[in-house]
Amino acid sequence: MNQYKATILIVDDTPINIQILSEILKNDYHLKVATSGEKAIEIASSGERIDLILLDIVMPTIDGYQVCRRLKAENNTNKIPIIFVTAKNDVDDEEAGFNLGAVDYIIKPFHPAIVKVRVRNQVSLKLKSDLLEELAQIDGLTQIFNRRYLDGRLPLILDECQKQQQKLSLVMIDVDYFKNYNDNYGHGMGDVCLIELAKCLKKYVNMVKGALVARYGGEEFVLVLPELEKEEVISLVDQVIKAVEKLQIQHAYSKVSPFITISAGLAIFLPFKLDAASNVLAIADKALYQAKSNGRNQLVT
Ligand code: GH3
Ligand code: MG
Ligand code: MG
Ligand code: MG
Repeated sequence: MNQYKATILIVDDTPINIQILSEILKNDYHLKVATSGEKAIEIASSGERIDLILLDIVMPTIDGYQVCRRLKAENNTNKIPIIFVTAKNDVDDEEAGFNLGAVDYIIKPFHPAIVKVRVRNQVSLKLKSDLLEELAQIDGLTQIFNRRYLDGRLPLILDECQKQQQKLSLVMIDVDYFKNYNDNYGHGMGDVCLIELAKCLKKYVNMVKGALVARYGGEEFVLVLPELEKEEVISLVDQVIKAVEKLQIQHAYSKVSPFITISAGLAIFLPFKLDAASNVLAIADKALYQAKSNGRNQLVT
């Protein structure tokens, strides 16, 4: 198994301090360095993965406390653990550091072996919490996003569409006559079928930048497709519906095809209409219901 090597950002305005910490940590971690608070914030916000920040407090322009405050205030940086590494050995300073959200506070001069284990402990906690977060948003059967993830993410996506004045398509998908499938082929085969469907949906979603697919319920999936024009979405979903039937998963008990098929309903979020996520989903669901009553194996918009 290849071991994940964590990345640590060392922030200090004094190069010799960076050098000392680097010597201690360079064999076990990828290291990044910043010699100012501004640079630290820039690196932490850049989107590349940082697993821990070692942060000096006394620095010109913005000090470590301010850096910490700003990183904790932003969604994309507030989960990075911060250890203050400082000569400020007053209890009040230490308390202030912890109150700002730091996970540890190391006072200089320090003992290298102790820094090593305190860093190792925090990195280990960070990796475990990342793993938990990831597991909490993935469906165990199909390995695509689950409903919890979609419910949390969708309002943020819609906010972004609102800001950018972009439309967004939501497609609700449901497997046709799936109860019959389970009843006749067994639940185990039903599970395999859901896994295959998820793979197929993912393949198409991966063709669209920023798109995602989630398992919304038992045999229901949701596609989120940003920016596309309605005609493009219709064409894509028609392809997906055909592709699913072409998987040729035998379903002798379906009334529409000898194979497993899906029905789909489309809803489009328009930025000037200010629809809530639940509204858009309800519209997609209504269209899906229509697709079912129109005979299944089709998209209704
Ligand atoms: P329709 O075409 O109207 O959608 O009919 P349907 O039979 O697919 O609809 P219904 O909602 O009655 O059936 C959904 C079935 O999906 C019932 C349930 O047994 C099955 N199902 C839900 N979750 C799972 C799962 O995780 N694994 C398996 N194998 N089956 C599941
Ligand atoms: Mg300093
Ligand atoms: Mg259903
Ligand atoms: Mg169904």
